[in-house]
Amino acid sequence: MMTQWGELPAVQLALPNGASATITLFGAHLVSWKDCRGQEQLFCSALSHRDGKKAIRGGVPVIFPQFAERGTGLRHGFARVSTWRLESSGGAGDNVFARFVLAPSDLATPWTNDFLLRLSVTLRADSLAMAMDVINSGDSELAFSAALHSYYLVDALHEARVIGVEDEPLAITEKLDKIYHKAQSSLQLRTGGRTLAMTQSGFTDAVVWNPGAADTKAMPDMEDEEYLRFICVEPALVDPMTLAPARSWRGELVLSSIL
Ligand code: TA6
Repeated sequence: MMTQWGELPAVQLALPNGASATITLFGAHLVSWKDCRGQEQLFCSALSHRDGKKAIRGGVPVIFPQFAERGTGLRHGFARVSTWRLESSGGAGDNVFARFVLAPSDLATPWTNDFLLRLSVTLRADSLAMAMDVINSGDSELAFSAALHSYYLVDALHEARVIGVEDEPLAITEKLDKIYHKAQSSLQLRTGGRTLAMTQSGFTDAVVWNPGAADTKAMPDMEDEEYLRFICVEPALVDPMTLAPARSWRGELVLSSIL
């Protein structure tokens, strides 16, 4: 069903067991995922733009075709600041989905390549899956990077642990911005006695980010203390990959909260 998130039109998925997800057309941005206990799993800043003028600070920004400042284009790409189209939605029982598309004709500024970008969000009784498809619909090679820049809510930064990126559970005590190349596909986030399982495929890397106190103070769209309430664990394809004409790539992320 269509709803509104701030000033932005959004799609809401909901299941009889209480699980729900909200995705704005701006950025095809998952801004909320509540599990079957009604527990919100994603962080979103109280100061986030909700009007489409700037990227949303929190949830799951879709990063394409550039990661961070690794290129000459927009920081983290144009996908997160473009308005996507709802292609289809449906499902039944404990399995509902919404699928969004972005093509060159949707962009404010033209890009060099023809492409089709699709984001599918599937809500199930005990999980949420995001699939990102990049299709080279042009007649020349398409080089891109991609990520699902997920902001997870934690009870308290210092007690949370990211499991699977290093030999030991990773504790974040100050600013951290680290790329784990060739990351393993199953990662976990432990916080406040609960565990979130994050399973990625297609993406080769995982990025773990928290801005720490000083960088947060300098961010206009985050409150000073908010860095204590999230960790970004991002399935990513940091080094650009190249697709031949008519070829496609898929990156997936499946989240399930372990009770
Ligand atoms: O993925 C980590 C990162 O690239 C960091 O360097 C950090 O700045 C973050 O993304 C957020 O970027 P943004 O453009 O949303 O401020």
